[in-house]
Amino acid sequence: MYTNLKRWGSVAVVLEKINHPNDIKKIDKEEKKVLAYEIRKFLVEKVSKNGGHLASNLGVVELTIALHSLMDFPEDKLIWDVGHQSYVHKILTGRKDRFDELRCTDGLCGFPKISESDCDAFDTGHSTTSISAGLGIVKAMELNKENHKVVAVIGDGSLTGGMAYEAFNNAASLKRNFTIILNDNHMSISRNVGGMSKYLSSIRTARPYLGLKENVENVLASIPTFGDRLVNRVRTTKNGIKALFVPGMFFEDMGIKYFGPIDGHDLKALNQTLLEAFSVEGPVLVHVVTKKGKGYVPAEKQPGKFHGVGPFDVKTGELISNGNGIKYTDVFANEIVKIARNNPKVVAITAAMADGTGLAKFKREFPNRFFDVGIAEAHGVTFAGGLSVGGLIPVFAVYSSFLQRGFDQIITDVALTNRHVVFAIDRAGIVGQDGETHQGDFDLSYLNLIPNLTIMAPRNAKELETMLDFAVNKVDGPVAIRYPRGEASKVLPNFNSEIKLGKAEVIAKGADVAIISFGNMFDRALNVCKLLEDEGISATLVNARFLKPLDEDTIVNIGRTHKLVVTLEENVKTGGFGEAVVCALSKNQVNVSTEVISIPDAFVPHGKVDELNKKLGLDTESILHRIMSAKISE
Ligand SMILES: Cc1ncc(C[n+]2csc(CCOP(=O)(O)OP(=O)(O)O)c2C)c(N)n1
Repeated sequence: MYTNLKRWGSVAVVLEKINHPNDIKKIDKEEKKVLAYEIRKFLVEKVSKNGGHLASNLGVVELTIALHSLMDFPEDKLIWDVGHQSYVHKILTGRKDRFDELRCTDGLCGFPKISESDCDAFDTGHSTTSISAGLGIVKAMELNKENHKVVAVIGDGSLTGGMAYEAFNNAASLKRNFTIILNDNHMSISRNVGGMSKYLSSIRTARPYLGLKENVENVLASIPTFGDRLVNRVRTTKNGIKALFVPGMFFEDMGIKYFGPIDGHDLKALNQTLLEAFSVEGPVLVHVVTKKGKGYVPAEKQPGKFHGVGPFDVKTGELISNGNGIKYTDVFANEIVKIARNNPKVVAITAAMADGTGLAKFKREFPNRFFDVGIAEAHGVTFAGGLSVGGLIPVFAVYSSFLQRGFDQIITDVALTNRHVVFAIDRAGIVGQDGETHQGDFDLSYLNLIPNLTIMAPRNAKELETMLDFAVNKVDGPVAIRYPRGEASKVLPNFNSEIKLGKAEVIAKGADVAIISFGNMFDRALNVCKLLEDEGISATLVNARFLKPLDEDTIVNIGRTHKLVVTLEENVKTGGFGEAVVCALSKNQVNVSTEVISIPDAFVPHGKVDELNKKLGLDTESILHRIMSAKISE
């Protein structure tokens, strides 16, 4: 199933020589080609076990080898945008022996991490930060009178993010070298979108015309008397022929020297161009064209599937299934299509995550009502505000951690004027192997302070459906529904009562302890109740449904009739659901013991979701233990 890899033996002869940063400098030109093959084989085998970002890494093997051959680590600084494509860099900086534990609890991180290695220049995870970070590092070196190379590698997908242009704008006046590598594989996670993507593809396809440019100039120059003047005219007409013939004009006009496009799998071309680029005094962009998934047929054929992939069979490329249950994402995807069939005002927005959010299904059925804005969450929110002003009902499906990018826009461009925009917030709570930057553990805190916003969370698949319908058809104003990654709970699927604004659902009535569960904590709450019963403790169980408006009546009533109120949520403590409950009790002078069980106020590293929940005290046993040892005030 591998392409171009016939020479592979079972022993990685060259890769074995790479054990420390800069070891690559001892390897000659011919060996580097073998090394590229061996790295690809290594990546496919390792990622097939625990999953990870395969296709993007296969695409940057030669680029990373070329950069490492010319840079000195850790003194030189290499910043990987998003950072999902940093595996080859990790291999070349002495971390290959840790790949069996890639993305596992306490194992190697799937993204660059300064705390993991001093060869990682900047922690990344969210897109489009590399140019800003790199520029900051260059400026710091200038002030510190240090002189090392600084390189930012950014993909064409990440170039759809607005921060890149803020950084270009800022970098233009730079007087020292700052090399930006544009790794152009025409793909974001799925096919890239937008004007810049079109522009880049016009550069790629313009190559054959470069010869034509010389011909045109020769013909013009041969015209007696006026020829030279015509050539000059052609050369200086920015919006005319130059635009057709000068690749990278957009960057050049901004003051950023442009090199390329070059074949990102040709080590010789990479070496020559990088050497030239490093000698420029000022900002320079090297446009490198690569193939996502290069060298492994299944990934070349389906780069989107192998962008971030679970464990798979190396021979066939088939995923090794991890559960057959329906995922929350699929529940959302099916339901929003049904809702849109009955309500023509419904339109859907994604920020480059059509597959991840399930909106690909919506796109297939309603291509004109679907918008992929690129990796531009902040723009996506304001765009939704505009669609709403135009009388539509936008549903923005977005991962919790990426919506952080649109915080100001939710406040100012949506909530302030009470726009009816629905935020379908996927990957809320513990997300797992992608680590700190991807956990969805802050959304309740940053959303709860926004006036006018309704905030809900379903306890199972059925409730997600009814909440979506409620958000689209019954609420007039901004609404957020948060749901987690992974399989949807099927517990008590037919037990859902009607959704009423700001009303919690009391599932069971007891006398001693009251457990108020928010969203996906419900199954654990139910299990805890059963275990408490075994201990002779009778528990009330409440499915909160709403953080905003909060069901204060139910909370106060429960507080007055129980000895202990326990809240459960997958969100950090500060500003979360539990604090809102404690606040409501105190505001109403209810003196009852409380236990707020939530994610501690700290960044949550990578690992399996179950293992992380256990570590954080959010699994059934830990919750039970916490309740049993809680101090109850008389
Ligand atoms: C702010 C933000 N939104 C969304 C994502 C999810 N995401 C990760 S990689 C990626 C596509 C990146 O495409 P590109 O920069 O071209 O890199 P490639 O994988 O093609 O090499 C997206 C959308 C993210 N990491 N950060």
